Amino acid sequence: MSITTYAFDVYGTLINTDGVLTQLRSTVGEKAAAINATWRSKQLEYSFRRGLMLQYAPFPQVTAEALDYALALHDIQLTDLARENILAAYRTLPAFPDAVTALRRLGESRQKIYAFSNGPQSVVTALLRQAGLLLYFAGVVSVEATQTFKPSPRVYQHFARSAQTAIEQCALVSGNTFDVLGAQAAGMQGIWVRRDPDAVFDPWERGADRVVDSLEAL
Ligand code: 2OP
Repeated sequence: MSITTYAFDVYGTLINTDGVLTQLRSTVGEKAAAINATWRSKQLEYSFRRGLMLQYAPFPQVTAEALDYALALHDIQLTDLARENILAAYRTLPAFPDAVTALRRLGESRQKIYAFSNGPQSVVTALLRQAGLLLYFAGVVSVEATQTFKPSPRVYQHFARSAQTAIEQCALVSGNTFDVLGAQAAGMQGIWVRRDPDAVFDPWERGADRVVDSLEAL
């Protein structure tokens, strides 16, 4: 069936989570890159664990707990103010440079495009607004209403219902392979944005339906 509706993942696809590195470097110095890598992987791990445990917590809480883990692992103690400044930087992350051009071009076509994220509706809306991307979307869909996280099939089903589109006519666009495989398992088409040519797709039984090296290639 032809694709009529696109769901764009937010963190790591439209929004560059490395944008927080500047704030991290000014606070923790040369450990910033290592702490950021631990932070991002723990943030996602916590969302997977909470989904499986049926212990949903809002993504900003998952993000803050993952930051605290990363700081403790790297033996960094911060003042509350320094920690809050880092979390504030997470709320003002920049768009990837290719996002605006891609969304503008897609907007000229007849397809409907949505932002689709683990983040709560209000947080993702504010993040996309400050990044200058909100105006390109028909809407923002959050997993919040499902009280679980990607890659649960329930969140992709929730997206299709929210977009009033048959799930087979929806495509997920994401830089995160767990998201692409989750969407495909739920019946959506999966488009993997592989910005890093050295990135590896999970060697599961099914690859991405489509691979692009940037959002503009869409
Ligand atoms: C999202 O925005 C965490 O990238 C993931 O849903």
